[in-house]
Amino acid sequence: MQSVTIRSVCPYDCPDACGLLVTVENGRASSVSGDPDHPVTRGLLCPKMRHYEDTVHSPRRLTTPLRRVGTKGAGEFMPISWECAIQLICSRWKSIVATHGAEAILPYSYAGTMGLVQRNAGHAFFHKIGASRLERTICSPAKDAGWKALMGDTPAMEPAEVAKSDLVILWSINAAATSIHAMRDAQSARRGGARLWAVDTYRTPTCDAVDEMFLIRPGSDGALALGMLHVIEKESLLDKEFISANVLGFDELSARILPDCSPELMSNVCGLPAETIKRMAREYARAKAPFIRLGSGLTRYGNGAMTVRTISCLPAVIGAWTRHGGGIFPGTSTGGAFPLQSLLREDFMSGESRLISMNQLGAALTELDTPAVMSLYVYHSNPAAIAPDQNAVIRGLEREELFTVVHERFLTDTARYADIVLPATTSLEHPDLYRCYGSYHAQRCDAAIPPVGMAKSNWEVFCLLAAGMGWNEPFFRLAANELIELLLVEESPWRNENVTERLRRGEPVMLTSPVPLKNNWLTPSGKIEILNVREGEPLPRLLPTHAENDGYPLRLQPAVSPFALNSSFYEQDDLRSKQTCMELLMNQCDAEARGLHDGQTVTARNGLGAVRFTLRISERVPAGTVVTEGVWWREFITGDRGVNALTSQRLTDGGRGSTLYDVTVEVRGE
Ligand SMILES: Nc1nc2c(c(=O)[nH]1)N[C@H]1C(S)=C(S)[C@@H](COP(=O)(O)OP(=O)(O)OC[C@H]3O[C@@H](n4cnc5c(=O)[nH]c(N)nc54)[C@H](O)[C@@H]3O)O[C@H]1N2
Ligand SMILES: Nc1nc2c(c(=O)[nH]1)N[C@H]1C(S)=C(S)[C@@H](COP(=O)(O)OP(=O)(O)OC[C@H]3O[C@@H](n4cnc5c(=O)[nH]c(N)nc54)[C@H](O)[C@@H]3O)O[C@H]1N2
Ligand code: SF4
Ligand SMILES: [Mo]
Repeated sequence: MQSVTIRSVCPYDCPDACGLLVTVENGRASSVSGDPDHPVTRGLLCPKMRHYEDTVHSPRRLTTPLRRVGTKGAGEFMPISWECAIQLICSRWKSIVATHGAEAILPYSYAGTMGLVQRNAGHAFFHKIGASRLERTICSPAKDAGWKALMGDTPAMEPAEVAKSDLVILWSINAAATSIHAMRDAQSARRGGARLWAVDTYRTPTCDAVDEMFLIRPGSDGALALGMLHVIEKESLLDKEFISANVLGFDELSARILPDCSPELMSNVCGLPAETIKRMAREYARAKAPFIRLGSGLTRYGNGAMTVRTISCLPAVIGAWTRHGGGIFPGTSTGGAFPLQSLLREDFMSGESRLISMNQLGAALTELDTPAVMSLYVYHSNPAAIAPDQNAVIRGLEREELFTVVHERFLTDTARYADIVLPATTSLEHPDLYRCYGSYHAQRCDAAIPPVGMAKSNWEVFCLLAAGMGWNEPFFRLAANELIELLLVEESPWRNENVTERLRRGEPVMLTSPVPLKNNWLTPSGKIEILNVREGEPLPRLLPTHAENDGYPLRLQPAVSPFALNSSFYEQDDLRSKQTCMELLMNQCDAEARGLHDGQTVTARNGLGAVRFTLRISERVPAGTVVTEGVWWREFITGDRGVNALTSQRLTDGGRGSTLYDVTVEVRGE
């Protein structure tokens, strides 16, 4: 048997973009391990990827194009050829463009693959046809908006500095599940003497591994940070020298927090005792080099951007930035290393078409009429499961006149509603270029195995569609490897020739920021702008969440599972069985107050929908909050709706992000 080991990269939406070593035997991936030479991975893969070969060669893989024969959603299809599929799509699109205009076509994609070429493969095609554009803001744009309001274009610090910190705060990040290498680094700092804290809404696996956890009410981190700022100011724990040289507007903030944000008042909002807020402030301010690793959970609320902005004031007022290991790390942004214009081809647009928020897909499919959306093309995303307000999304997908095409690896909830399903390659079957967003690394890789069945990559499909539309544009005849080369030949201050050559060879490389990562504030004033008059709210302040006035008594938190990634990985039976079933975690007192018992079926409902869960009584969740983990496929749940039937299409205060965690419900037995 011929066996070779090939370097590849994990394609999933995870900060680490791990280096993989794939063993290939007779054209099949037989095992996958972490690349010991990758500077972030260092040989360690998360549980999801340890058997990636079971995803790649899953019996559930789609292997041929399919055409719907049953009702929408029934999942009944017949196989057809690629020629037939492309012909059906292109002739339908030509007629939609002629009758309704090209904006009646809506692409929907997100982060099934993070590879720069395959992820962005559809932009040039949809720009040329003139389709509606999708605003891709489902994840955490409120984090960027909140950071920008305070820090401008200042880049993130080097996360490896955590090793020098003496107090590491994992703030709203379930690192044990979502950022295992950051968790490893935090634990190694702890072994070196640092204290480790977690600030969360329930006891996650991350909380099990820290010295102290602080559980607060969902959406109330702004209050905790304002309370801490109040104590730091009142008890003169400030770094006045740092503030006067580097910070704009601290006096204005003081004038606000001294009367309005005492720990006693903020305690009423976040639920921590005032004494605890005081102690956190003192220990934080007295630490030598406190390091905050800021996750994304707290950004998915109506006040998410303001929350990020408020927390990010903490290292500024105590001057943590000046010390090695001190600061706050929100995630890196290395877009400048590979400018994407040559891929996105905005020059193909003949005018600006309308922009539709991916968080409001339900409304776009059911309410828009100028023109109505007549065709939806979904690739590397599963909106029927992951998008907010599932009932509205499904009402839209059920519209008989909507022509839906889904390009997928599996028959997902979304694919079940398609008129045409196209089989997609996995990352082992196509080349791509990846950059981490939890560190400053990048790597490219080739295909490790041939396509499974008749699967094609995102880029190959758009080339076929361009030909089917009768376009002669040479761009759509390039191979994916040539697109990667277009990105690499473009000069960038982030990488020199040597780095680019190493990328070509498939090595993991470290990108170098063209500006210093610390103590170089890229704001209009050149200072950290606590006061920012360009913002609607010039100063950080307490903002309410959306759902607190919806009138339901329990906060619902749709959290992540360590054994899935959004709705991905449910095809692996072993991983799925580790999650048992779609559970709702509830505190004993809330269960008793409702006469509910462990293991029974319950229904959570609010004004948007009703969802059945198996009740798990758990001391991991505080009273008043209920939690469900994972985004389950419909075929594996008892009811006919997933958790997103309870989440809303409302947007965040900044960045137009999703508010997937800003939810209240009531729960009843059956
Ligand atoms: N295993 C696994 N890994 C993943 C994913 C997955 O689904 N599973 N998803 C991937 C994706 S797309 C992303 S964006 C990242 C996200 O990774 P993270 O940044 O870790 O974000 P979340 O897991 O959404 O939320 C982080 C933590 O915030 C908590 N939280 C929720 N609301 C609040 C709040 O108001 N205040 C505070 N303090 N905490 C709160 C949650 O309980 C959770 O423990 O993970 C990626 N990695
Ligand atoms: N309730 C709840 N909802 C959530 C979240 C949550 O934590 N809770 N998380 C939110 C967040 S942070 C995010 S980022 C979004 C993520 O939402 P999505 O980006 O839609 O993520 P996935 O659910 O992983 O679905 C990705 C799909 O892409 C497919 N795929 C993978 N590679 C390829 C490829 O190369 N080509 C094609 N054509 N398909 C491919 C996979 O099979 C999979 O079905 O979900 C959001 N929704
Ligand atoms: S930790 Fe993240 S990047 Fe690494 S293998 Fe797991 S999902 Fe992929
Ligand atoms: Mo995300």
